[in-house]
Amino acid sequence: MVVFTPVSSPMMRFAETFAKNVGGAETNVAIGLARLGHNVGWISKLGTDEFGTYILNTVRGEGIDVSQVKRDPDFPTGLYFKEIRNPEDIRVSYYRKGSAASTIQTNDINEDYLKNAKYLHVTGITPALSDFAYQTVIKMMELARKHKVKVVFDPNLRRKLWSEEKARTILTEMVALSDIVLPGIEEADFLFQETDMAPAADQFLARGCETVIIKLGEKGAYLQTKNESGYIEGFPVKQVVDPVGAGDGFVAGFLSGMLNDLSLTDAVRRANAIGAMQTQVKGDYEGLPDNEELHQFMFQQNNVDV
Ligand code: KDG
Repeated sequence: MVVFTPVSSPMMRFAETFAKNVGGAETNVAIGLARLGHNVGWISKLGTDEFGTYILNTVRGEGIDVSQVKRDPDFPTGLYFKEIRNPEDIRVSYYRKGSAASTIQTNDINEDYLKNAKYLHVTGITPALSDFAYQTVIKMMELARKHKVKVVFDPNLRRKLWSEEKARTILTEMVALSDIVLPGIEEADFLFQETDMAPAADQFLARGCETVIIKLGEKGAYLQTKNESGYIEGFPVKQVVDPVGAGDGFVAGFLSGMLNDLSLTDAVRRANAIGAMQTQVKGDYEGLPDNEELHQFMFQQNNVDV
């Protein structure tokens, strides 16, 4: 999506000028990984409007393969407005009903492209966009499993996009098609009515996932697999400027750790670092670091470097 943020006043109703940027959980993760030097492709649909061109250029400019992005002249590119009243009170307004992305269909997916990936990253936002988008994301997860591509799932519950009942049913279905799940603690609670870490993680593992990492914001994260479990401490953050995208930064950090063959614990430590860094800069992905910035941050903060 294109994201507009009020500039002249933090409140939308008084703002006369807006900053224009790119937002979207999946593009945030893709950008985070590309900045760390990994090969990333983004699969989506955009309008043929100016906003679609702007997003395509931005994502391509970050070094991401956009060969699987389709453009559709009949539907507009999705938009959203982000009102940062203060870092604890962020309000979003979506303009994405009938967007090009919501019309993505199973026959937009190229199986040969997908099967060459190591990981498929999906979120629980896509199925909330339309029935077509729901069917497409499920098909992608099934294809990935068929080709032994690891499925990484961030539930990213967006209550504004669908009913609680539908969200719970579909997100639980997606958990069962995933290898690695990275929920926030509120999402674990929403899905399984469980706020204690180990029993919450057990619920995910019982549905067939191999790794669960529960994001705990500034406190870090809780990791559980069949063989290991534990908390991995977060990095101190002096002042949060904009928390949006921190969870995506976390996912990018974790996946980059996996791609670099780090241990699970070290990958989560990297994830914590990138999540913290992303909160220091305004924008959904702007604070995501390159390798040099990441290593400098980790070394300065904790004397650790992974
Ligand atoms: O995780 C950050 C995203 O929430 C943001 O970039 C916009 O994808 C978005 C959404 O649906 O809210």
